[in-house]
Amino acid sequence: MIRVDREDAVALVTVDRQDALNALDLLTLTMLRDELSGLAGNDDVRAVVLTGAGDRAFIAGADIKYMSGLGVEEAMAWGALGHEVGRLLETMPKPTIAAVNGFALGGGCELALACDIRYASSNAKLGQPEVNLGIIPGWGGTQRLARVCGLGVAKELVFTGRTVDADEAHRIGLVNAVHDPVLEKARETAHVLATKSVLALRLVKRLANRALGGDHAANLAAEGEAFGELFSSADAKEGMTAFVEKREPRFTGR
Ligand code: DAK
Repeated sequence: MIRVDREDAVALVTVDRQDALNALDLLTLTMLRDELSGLAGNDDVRAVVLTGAGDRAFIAGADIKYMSGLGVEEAMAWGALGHEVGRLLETMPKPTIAAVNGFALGGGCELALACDIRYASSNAKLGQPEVNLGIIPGWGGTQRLARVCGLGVAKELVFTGRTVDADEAHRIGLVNAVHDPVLEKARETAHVLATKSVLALRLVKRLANRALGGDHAANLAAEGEAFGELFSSADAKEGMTAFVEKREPRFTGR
């Protein structure tokens, strides 16, 4: 099942299927999609943290027992549902943070990669072991691992199926930091982000998502346009005025 807990403007989403190390079957993945879709459109929520229940796993992947019975059409639908979840995490207009508290393998690593920021506990293990099952990553791993860690590192990990521990994950840029307890670190960052201007964060996420694709000049032009438009917002006035007046800003999202 999927649990959603609210701490002020921060939503904590927990995948809870501990008897399968939080592996995602059709019901759990569908519930996750539905919850994330609701949070994406909920203006009261300004940051989202994704984690796994218990202390052994974030998400040990797509449920292999479920996948082993799929035909071609069903596998395509399964891939599309995972992509939908990844795109929600990647594109919802607010920051998403993965608190990787143990195994993040296959689809688990892919959903962590779709988040804006990743933190790992020191017992975390991450990787794309699909090749060992005779399949390939199907929820974005062939693309996002290269975007986060570079193509050379990504090819080695995806081709060999080798998993990395938390320290190596940090060294290769797969996670932003290693911290115990990892949820504390993720919540702390989420609460900091929830104090920022939602307008500025929404724009900067949209622009950053373009950084590794499309036309560089067009992306810079989009940045310039967004930068200018923000000057019509109360939040920009408030942020700069607060600095001049040597006080903390109070952003209203307008
Ligand atoms: N699926 C189903 N059950 C899983 C699971 C998984 N991914 N991972 C663990 N479990 C279950 C185990 O079967 C076991 O259940 P019982 O047998 O007791 O009923 C329970 O969780 C505890 O696991 P272990 O007994 O194995 O625990 P250990 O500590 O010994 O080992 C482990 C932990 C994480 C090293 C091991 O469980 C493991 O290797 N798990 C599989 C990890 C893995 O390979 N993950 C990637 C899955 S493939 C696509 C769409 C999506 C995908 C690909 C293509 N298309 C549409 C193209 C995604 C693929 C994947 O995610």
